Amino acid sequence: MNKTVITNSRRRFLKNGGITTLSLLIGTDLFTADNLPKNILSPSVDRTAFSLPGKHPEMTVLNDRPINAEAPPHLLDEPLTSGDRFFVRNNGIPPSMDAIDTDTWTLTIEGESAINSKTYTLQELKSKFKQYTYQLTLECGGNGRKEFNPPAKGNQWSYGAVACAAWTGVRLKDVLADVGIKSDAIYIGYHGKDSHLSGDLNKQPISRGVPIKKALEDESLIAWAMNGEDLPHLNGYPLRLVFGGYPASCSGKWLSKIVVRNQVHDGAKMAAPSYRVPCKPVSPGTKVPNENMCIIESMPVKSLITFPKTGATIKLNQKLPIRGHAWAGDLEVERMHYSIDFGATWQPCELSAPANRLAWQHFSATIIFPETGYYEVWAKATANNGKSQPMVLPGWNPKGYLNNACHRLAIKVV
Ligand SMILES: Nc1nc2c(c(=O)[nH]1)N[C@H]1C(S)=C(S)[C@@H](COP(=O)(O)O)O[C@H]1N2
Ligand SMILES: [Mo]
Repeated sequence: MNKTVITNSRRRFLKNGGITTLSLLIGTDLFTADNLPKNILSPSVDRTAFSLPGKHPEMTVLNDRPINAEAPPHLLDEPLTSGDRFFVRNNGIPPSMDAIDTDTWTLTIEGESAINSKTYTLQELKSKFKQYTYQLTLECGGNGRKEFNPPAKGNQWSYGAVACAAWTGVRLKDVLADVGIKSDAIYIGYHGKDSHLSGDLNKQPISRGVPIKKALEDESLIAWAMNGEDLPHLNGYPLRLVFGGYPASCSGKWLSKIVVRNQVHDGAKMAAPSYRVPCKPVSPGTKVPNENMCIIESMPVKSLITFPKTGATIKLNQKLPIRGHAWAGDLEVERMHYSIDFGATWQPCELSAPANRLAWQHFSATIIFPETGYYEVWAKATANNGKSQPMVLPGWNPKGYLNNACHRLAIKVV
């Protein structure tokens, strides 16, 4: 990041700092942020940001080459995430907008386990196959990485490398059926039109995929629209895969080719240790041999409080509404609870049913505090397999994936 950018963002940050948009809440400056546990500070409080084209100015930009940006929790308050608030995780350099021509963009399906090899234009995909719209949650496998100790290399995501949008496209399974897949197919892999950071045209930044079982689910889409509009450039325009509930790294952007494989796909960042966790739990700091690292499939159960912002102050006689979203990888969230006494007791939240399988669910509650003072609001989701979020960090792993610890807000009651 260059200096000008940082200076401008600091100025903008100072201007916005401490101002709450909530009439209910009377301020956010009333306690010393330095003394609060680090993990309950909003990332927008302690990070420098600058604006990305097409993205909300409050997005936290972690890196500009490649571009990586996440939303502070309060920006994710909408039921469905707007394109300008949808996190960006790039491994390489996206194709430039000038280089993308939707009239000539094609998608090729091939591979050793494809019966035929076929190429479709965008128009052919749209006209030949039935179109579907699903709300699907994407979360980067490394969301929450910044908490792990010893720290893991990679983007130090806080909470906001997750989002849920309404995606429109065609079912991957319909397109695969049109091409024909052999009985030995076990995996699909994607290839996109972004380029490697090194500039080496023979290298790809990333080429991952999913087991054939996931590829053939109804909700697995080849999508060209997010919330009824073209995909944002940074989120894969004009075409991408969307596999809700799996690490978002499986959902290839700027999609140009899908390969049907008779082995686990071996594209860039498929090999260990990328997007893998130790097959058996290890103690923090352990060096795990690659052969003992297993590919992440479903993401774990998790939730995020999107209202109010951490640091909010409320009067004793006011009720505090809280709300947010909960998701559970390829399962469903069955129960949602909050605690204002550090997990000693838990109260139920209202929880909505998902709009469709793999959509995040909305929760809300109204909190009455018993006396003035400092509180933390903790939120905990439980999936329909009985598993809840841990209150502390889950198992350490070398690459810092799958942190689904409870989200915590600091609240002062005066
Ligand atoms: N072609 C391509 N696809 C990609 C990536 C990428 O860098 N290039 N990043 C992956 C990773 S690691 C994640 S988390 C998601 C992020 O999707 P988003 O940027 O739309 O949020 O895209 C995945 N698909
Ligand atoms: Mo990711």
